[in-house]
Amino acid sequence: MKLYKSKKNIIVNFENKFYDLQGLDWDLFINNDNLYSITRSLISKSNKILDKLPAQIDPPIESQELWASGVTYFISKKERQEESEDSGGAEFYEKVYNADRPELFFKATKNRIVGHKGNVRIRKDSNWNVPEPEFTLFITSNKKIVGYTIGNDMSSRDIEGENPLYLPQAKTYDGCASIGPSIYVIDKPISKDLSISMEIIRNDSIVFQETISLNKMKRDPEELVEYLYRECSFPNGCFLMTGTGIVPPNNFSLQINDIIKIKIEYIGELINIVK
Ligand code: DO4
Ligand code: MG
Repeated sequence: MKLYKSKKNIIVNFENKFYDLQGLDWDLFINNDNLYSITRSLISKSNKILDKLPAQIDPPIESQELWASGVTYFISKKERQEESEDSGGAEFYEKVYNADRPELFFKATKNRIVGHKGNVRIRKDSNWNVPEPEFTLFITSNKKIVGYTIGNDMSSRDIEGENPLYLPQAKTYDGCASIGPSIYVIDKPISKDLSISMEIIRNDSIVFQETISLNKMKRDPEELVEYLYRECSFPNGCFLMTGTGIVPPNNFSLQINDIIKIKIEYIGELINIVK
């Protein structure tokens, strides 16, 4: 199998060490049900262990689609109900939180996604924008979860609050998402107790900081994947953000030059600048 092609940095977190598998053909590498053993054998050949991460890293995505889950934590339901109170949309969030079928939406393809230390954007026609730190799955075309990364689901809260049918505009625009810094590959189920933290820095001061545990998520990753794959095929695999459990207070909105730092235990830290 031909595994090498492009020149982008491919950073893999394997047994809590970072490796640069530069030059890999990403689509051939990632969409593999045996990603753990393939990665182990590639690492043993090249052994490019990194002392520190490169200054900037491309997002770990090529032909894959990035999807997202919504209202998977109580806090997301509560905050969305508040923001959509006037539009009459609040009851839909209550319903979807309790329904069997989860909220799943298409987020972006590669051209709208940035990587570690890349610039995420806030829409010019929105006055209320937040980052959403999300535990993100990589699933192969055969529906197997083989890796994990960190996702930032940038969201325009005033647009989605005005009318839930505006969700695609609140969620999808140029620079609307970040994923990275690496793909975390493991051969056993990930701990449900891992912590997810977000810090927002403005003019050298921390203006927001919070941590939540993955075990506060109402749904299992497998359940989200089962619904996503019911009637969609993903020939090169797919990324799925699993929803946010951290929502900054209602009087908080991102500003240009804010720095967003998202840490997920075991996986790493994803940093982005707002432009
Ligand atoms: O329903 C709106 C979007 C929800 C979302 O992105 C989340 O809960 O993370
Ligand atoms: Mg989200």
